[in-house]
Amino acid sequence: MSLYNCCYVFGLAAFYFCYYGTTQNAVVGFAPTLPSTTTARTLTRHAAERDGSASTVSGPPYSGPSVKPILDSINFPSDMKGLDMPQIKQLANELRWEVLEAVSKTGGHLSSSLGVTELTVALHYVFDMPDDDIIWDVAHQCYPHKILTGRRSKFPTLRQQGGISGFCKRAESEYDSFGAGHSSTSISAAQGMSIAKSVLNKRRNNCVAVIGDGAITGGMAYEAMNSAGYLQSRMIVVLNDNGQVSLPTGTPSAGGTVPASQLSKYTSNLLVSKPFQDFRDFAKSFNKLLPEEMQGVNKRIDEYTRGLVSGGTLFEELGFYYVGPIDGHDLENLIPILEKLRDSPNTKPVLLHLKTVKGYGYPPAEVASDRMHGVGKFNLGTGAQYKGKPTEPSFTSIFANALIDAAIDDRAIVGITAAMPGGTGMDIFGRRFPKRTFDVGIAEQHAVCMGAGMACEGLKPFVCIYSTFMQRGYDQVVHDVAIQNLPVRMMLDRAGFVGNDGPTHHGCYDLAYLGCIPNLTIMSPSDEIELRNMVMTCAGFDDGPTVLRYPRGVGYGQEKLQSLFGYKLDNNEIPTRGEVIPIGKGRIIRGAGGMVESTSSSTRGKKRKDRIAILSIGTRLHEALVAAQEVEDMYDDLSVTVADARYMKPLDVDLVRQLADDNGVLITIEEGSIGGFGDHVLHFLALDGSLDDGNLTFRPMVMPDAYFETGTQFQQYEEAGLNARHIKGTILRLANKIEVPILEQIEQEEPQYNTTTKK
Ligand SMILES: Cc1ncc(C[n+]2csc(CCOP(=O)(O)OP(=O)(O)O)c2C)c(N)n1
Repeated sequence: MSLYNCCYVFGLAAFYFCYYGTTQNAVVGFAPTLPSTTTARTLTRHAAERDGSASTVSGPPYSGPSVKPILDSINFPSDMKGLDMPQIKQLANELRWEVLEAVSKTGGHLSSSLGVTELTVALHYVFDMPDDDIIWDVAHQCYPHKILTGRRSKFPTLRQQGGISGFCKRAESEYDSFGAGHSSTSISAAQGMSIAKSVLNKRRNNCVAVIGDGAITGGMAYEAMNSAGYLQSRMIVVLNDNGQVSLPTGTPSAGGTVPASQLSKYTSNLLVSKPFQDFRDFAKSFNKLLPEEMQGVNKRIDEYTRGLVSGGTLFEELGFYYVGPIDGHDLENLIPILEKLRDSPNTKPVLLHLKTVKGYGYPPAEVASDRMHGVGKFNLGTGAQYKGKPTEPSFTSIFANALIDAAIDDRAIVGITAAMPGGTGMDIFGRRFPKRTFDVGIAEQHAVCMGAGMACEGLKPFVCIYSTFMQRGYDQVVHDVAIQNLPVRMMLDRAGFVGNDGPTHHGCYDLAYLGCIPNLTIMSPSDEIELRNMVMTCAGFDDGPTVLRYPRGVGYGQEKLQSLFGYKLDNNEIPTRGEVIPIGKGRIIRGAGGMVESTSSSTRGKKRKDRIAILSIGTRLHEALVAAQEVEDMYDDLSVTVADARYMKPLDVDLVRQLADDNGVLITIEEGSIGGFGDHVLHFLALDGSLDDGNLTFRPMVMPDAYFETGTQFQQYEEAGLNARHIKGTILRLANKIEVPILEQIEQEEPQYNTTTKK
């Protein structure tokens, strides 16, 4: 038998051994399937046994190590370099409990960090930040990274005003290679850094992107892989595959209750196979012993085997060298693999596929349906989250239930979410209409264009996306929806300030970026009754695309709706079903002295300059009404009219004109950036000639041109100058009752009043 034949026969024999070995293994072995509770528990038990930390996760009450000597010795990753394997494992255990203890006191993103604790330790052990770059996709899993990079002592301030961010942020640390919050950006950023290091002839070029199986469903990740493969950029993409693509997973939808991703199914089918890995290693070393012409043959066998056994070579076809799948909690395996990749002279991009368990090492997170993805403060011993005071229903759930009402009557209504079923209320809708709910993964562009396609065929798609994430779908809104005037209903949850997630997540810009697009009807409710009405209005409007933006938060409740907003509710009950309201029509909520009907019977506002009107869109109506009441309580010569525009487009020009004609001062207010509603009103007033005779003073109240860091929503309104006291200050300044310039007044606790005219 020739050497060639011998090699061929050996190759085939090894292939059969490998193939059958792996097939068996896939059925009975270390299961790389969707993270069922059993799988999660099994992995945890294995890891706990392996790491000697089994006692810390044995059962409730759960607790971590009482002392953390290794973690205490680490301020920066350079302090880790001398650790041996048992110490590294201990560090991972101490780090996990440090995250748990910290987040139990502040709340935040929990389980993603727990799932990458070993990976974080391994990456910082192997690579040298900040010379090397580690880019965390979304960066909601960055807490262990922050703890190892000098920010451990700052964790009590996590996501609080003046505190550290819950995401990576370049301004916060030189160890945060790239800022994030929105998903699927890490591969592009890593490729850019890699190209820069190479063009600038830097000594080292190690750029590592860590991306989850959720984030990799975003189109930009494929664009980046395509480009990195084509340009052969030296970089490592770590695919952190925990089988959870959307938040939370398991939402009934047209796709069933599995992760909303065909790719996730694909990666789940890639086999974790010891014999297979062994064969590849063996084939490689065996290859080196053969004459050069034989090496090619063996290489082909290896590639052929890989293709057949793994069921496809998607990443290899994109130009990546694929390594995996590998247990992402197994430090003994992970560290040498990362070292090999680091030291490889190869310039090909590498995809290292890790299997991990979200919430790993903390049983309450592993078994929770949402894996405790985002939590409030919780009891570390039991995992139970502390409940706040009972509140009115959230705007999200009010929206979802209103949509159910509309969908009961109209079979054409369907719901679309881009990996946020829980956040957008599509989980509620999906439970009622599983076949009419579509989760497309983190793919906002696709969600909007898919909605456009549905509308072409006569469906009534409600595309439910957070305001901030709709930024991803901008061209689709213009090109696919608005230009074709398709009746796609775009529901923007979390419009306005969002609190602790900070600047990457505020929904500040939608009024500005959508207001300039022809054909859109844009509306925003001021309370829960209006939200229900607007859902019904969108459902019934087929003449073009609609946008409905509503805030994070809860409704006001019947008492306030009656006493402040002036509703006359039957039996003091909030209507549970919405009604269609006229398109492009606003409403006056209060006139002088609180009377809606007319200002003429009031003794207030005799002089034009003492008549003030506030035109609000969305959430600030409540604050405007409070401010109006307080001003009238203080000064009996002033009248304050408050109107709710409801629509930004079409603008209720009759209402604007009426307010401009009747009053000396017109203030607009919105929870949005410069360039939004106020600018549209001003534009109209200017073109309409209302400003020409100098009898109208106009002031837009909007978010200042700045980024608002983490804090509570209330703190953010305060910082932006959009609470009742700021509106009151603006009114009094314009009515010459106080002298502080408006921008300075935002800084002041209490404005100084002119007591001469005070009641
Ligand atoms: C563009 C965009 N859309 C939606 C989100 C909301 N979001 C944050 S994390 C997440 C899931 C990420 O899943 P994965 O990458 O697998 O990480 P895991 O949480 O499972 O560790 C989603 C949908 C986002 N951050 N960015």
